[in-house]
Amino acid sequence: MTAALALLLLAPAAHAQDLVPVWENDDFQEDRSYAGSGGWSGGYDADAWLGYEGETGTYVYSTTDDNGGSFGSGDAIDNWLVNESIDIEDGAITTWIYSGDDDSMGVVFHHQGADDYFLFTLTSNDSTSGGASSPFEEGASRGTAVLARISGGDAEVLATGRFGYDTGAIQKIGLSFNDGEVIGWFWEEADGDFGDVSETLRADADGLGGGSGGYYAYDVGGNDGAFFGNTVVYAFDDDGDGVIDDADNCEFVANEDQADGDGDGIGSACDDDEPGDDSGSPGDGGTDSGGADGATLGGGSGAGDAKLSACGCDASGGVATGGLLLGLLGLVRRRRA
Ligand SMILES: [Ca+2]
Ligand SMILES: [Ca+2]
Ligand SMILES: [Ca+2]
Ligand SMILES: [Ca+2]
Repeated sequence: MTAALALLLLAPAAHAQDLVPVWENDDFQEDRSYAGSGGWSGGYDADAWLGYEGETGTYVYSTTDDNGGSFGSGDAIDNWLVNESIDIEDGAITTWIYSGDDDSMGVVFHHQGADDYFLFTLTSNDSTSGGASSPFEEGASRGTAVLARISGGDAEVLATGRFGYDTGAIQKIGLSFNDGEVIGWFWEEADGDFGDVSETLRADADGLGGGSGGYYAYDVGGNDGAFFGNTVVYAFDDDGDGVIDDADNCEFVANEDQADGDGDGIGSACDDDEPGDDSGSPGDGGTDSGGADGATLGGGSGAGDAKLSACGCDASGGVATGGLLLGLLGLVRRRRA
């Protein structure tokens, strides 16, 4: 598969979508405490999230091996670490994971605060000591995945699956939301892409209005740590016109120019009430075959491809920061204070 093809969401989905990388972090410094610095905040203060420089890249790891409490209480069950620079609704977050333990490793999305977020967790396929534990009853066994929505501090399990991570291996997980569908993603290979995912867990769910994203660890870390590495946040561009869904004034009609003749926030290309509307606007290619769209985002540029194919399994762990990514940073809305 070409890297350009990898920009498309090839896994089973209602329709083809573009996923555009909009934020990345793979630079964690040794022994730095991340909750409360660098835009990161944590939900459980009793143990730190520390940076770590390993042979295959830099990581952040949860020092806790605690469990218990209720969501939103500040107890061990709230052991997430999220970054305030992330604020996206129709998008995805992916990260590498590694643990020598067998309890829950997870990822958080649409994080609006301690009481409201989506959570995708996995226990290990392998047994270390004791049972594999999870913040959810449904997840408390080896090799179990749980997709949940925390709303008002109450957890609703949306879906469960019989798959988990392998203890002692660098693997990859993700969580996405787009137009009422939430998906947990798991890759056996750390450089896996959306087109070659190993397992998914899907559910229809009301969104939480977007929000932040990050890591989650529960009762994991007692055996050689709970590490999270290179994190990439993506935005969906459902119509492939180069304007991400969250910013597109016609989410499902390609209108690169974003023209809005009457200024009502609905693009001319999809605004039936616009004066002078003739069911089309200059540049509305709609179903044209793509290609030469000029300076559109995600147009298969080298920078974007590098992001999606980045493994970081080399010694440097580095990923080139292309102009594409930097340009997109401006499209990510700042999370409200
Ligand atoms: Ca969408
Ligand atoms: Ca678009
Ligand atoms: Ca559009
Ligand atoms: Ca309009």
